[in-house]
Amino acid sequence: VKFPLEDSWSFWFYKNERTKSWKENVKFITSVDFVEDFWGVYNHIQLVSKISLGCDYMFFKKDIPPMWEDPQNCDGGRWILNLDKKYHNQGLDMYWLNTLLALIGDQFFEEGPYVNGVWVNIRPKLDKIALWTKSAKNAEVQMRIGRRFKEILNLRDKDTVLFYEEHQAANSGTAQDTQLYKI
Ligand code: M7G
Repeated sequence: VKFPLEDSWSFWFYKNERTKSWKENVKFITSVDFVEDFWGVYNHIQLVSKISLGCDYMFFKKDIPPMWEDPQNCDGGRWILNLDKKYHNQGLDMYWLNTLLALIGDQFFEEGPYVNGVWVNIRPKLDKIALWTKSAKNAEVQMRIGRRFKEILNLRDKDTVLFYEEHQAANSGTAQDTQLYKI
């Protein structure tokens, strides 16, 4: 008997190929419906700390593609954790795995339906984990999610600040006011 997940989830990969559009570089890997299948995929693909610079992993609810344009994302935003490169080989993989486990383990409780998925960017100067949520304007919900995300990652200290950015503000080209909240 396999253990079904509360929600089904999809793994995606982004590879920066200059000759292709952003959308063409977003690749679906597979979906998982059971705990065992989650581990099968997780153990099969490379650790986040081992993928190339410029690449991303995404882990999203099965019916939500990891794109602003999707109706489930377009009014939302993301809680961003910027990680200095000193965490690349110590911390990053654990933060990523803990986030995935919180998602499949329904650890956002009442706010779970507002959580769409998570991204990790591997970049030359920093790594970035971003939790994508619905309803950016709903401050109460977003603050509860941000607080919970910090608990899940064990980031209780005041030194680590998470910022919330609205997708619409981020891609409208107006650089100001993209940060709605911080915690
Ligand atoms: P990012 O990967 O979110 O990195 O976006 P950043 O947080 O450093 O900005 C980098 C670039 O990728 C954007 O400026 C867009 O050109 C493109 N891009 C990223 N996302 C998440 C999307 C998306 O959802 N849709 C589209 N069309 N382009 C995107």
